[in-house]
Amino acid sequence: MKMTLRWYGSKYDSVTLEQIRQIPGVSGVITTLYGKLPGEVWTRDEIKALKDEVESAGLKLEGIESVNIHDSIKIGTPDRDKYIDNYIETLKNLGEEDIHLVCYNFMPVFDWTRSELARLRSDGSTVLAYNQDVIDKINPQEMFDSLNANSNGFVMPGWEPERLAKLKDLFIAYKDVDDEKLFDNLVYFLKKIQPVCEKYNIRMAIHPDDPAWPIFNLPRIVTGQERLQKLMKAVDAPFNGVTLCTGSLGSNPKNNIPEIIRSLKGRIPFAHVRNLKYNSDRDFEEAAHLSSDGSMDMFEIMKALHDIDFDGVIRPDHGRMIWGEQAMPGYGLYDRALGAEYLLGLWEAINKSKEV
Ligand SMILES: [Mn+2]
Repeated sequence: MKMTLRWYGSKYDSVTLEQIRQIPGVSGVITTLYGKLPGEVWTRDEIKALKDEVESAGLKLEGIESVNIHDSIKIGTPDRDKYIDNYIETLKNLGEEDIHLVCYNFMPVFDWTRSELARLRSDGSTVLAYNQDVIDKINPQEMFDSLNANSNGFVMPGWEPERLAKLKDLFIAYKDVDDEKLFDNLVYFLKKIQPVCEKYNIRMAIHPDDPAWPIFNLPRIVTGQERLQKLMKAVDAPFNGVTLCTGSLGSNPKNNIPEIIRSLKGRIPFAHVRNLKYNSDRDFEEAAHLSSDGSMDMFEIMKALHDIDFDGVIRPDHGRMIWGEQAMPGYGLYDRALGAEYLLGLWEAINKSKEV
């Protein structure tokens, strides 16, 4: 298991590589070329510069999160092949720079969705939260404006202002895309990129939808065990894998995360591990990683990963904002560092308990 932290690059992140290097047991980062728009080719020079920067800080670049997918590919418009060719070129350039893990998602219009970026908890920390009643009362533009206004000046991942400036047009473009069509477009994309992934041993790790149900009448296809199995079987090759995100899958309390993990043996190259607290079936907030701070059993989750011989890349996911830190919501240093240590502690205990 390789413990990492997500890092957005020195131009965008308040957390430095030097700080990450001092978190015990964290050996690398998951990063991206944050300024790139979906559909653009990543050149070898750009990738090499990023990798050199990470390595010169004594860390390893363990994978990319994310190489985002252009809307034409998700919608299945006639120009999609041009964007798939660009994606293939990017994968080739990553492979030639010895990078073998790529996280992506196939959510229409929006990446992850929250109704609040800084809900105050009783201990004085703030967290990202989701309330279905709030979402039901606003339109997508209002949600975008509100998240943008509350992001502490940071650009939020997957919420590129350039792309979302045309929100109305995007919704129109997706109007005939239902679950089935979106799934077919994903399979089409995966089959096209399969040769380059296999040539360079690149593991593609799809991120589950967050939250794990449809919002704003947009289709959702990566929401739970059944859908994940369907996808694994549709393109049944190891390159086609999953980012096991406990917070996204766990947004639906009916998802049994340890069971999902066990059903995906060999297909989880990347794990995001965090905890959530459900306040009702329409409201949840992010919690500290510690089991007792939220609603999930983190020991059972780590044990399930251990049981399937998980040897991929893992990272603590969103953290709370604590100790007065100013950072991108969910991506401060302090609480994610606490989370990494806790997950490493669980892992060591599970390891040693199996040895005796
Ligand atoms: Mn995640």
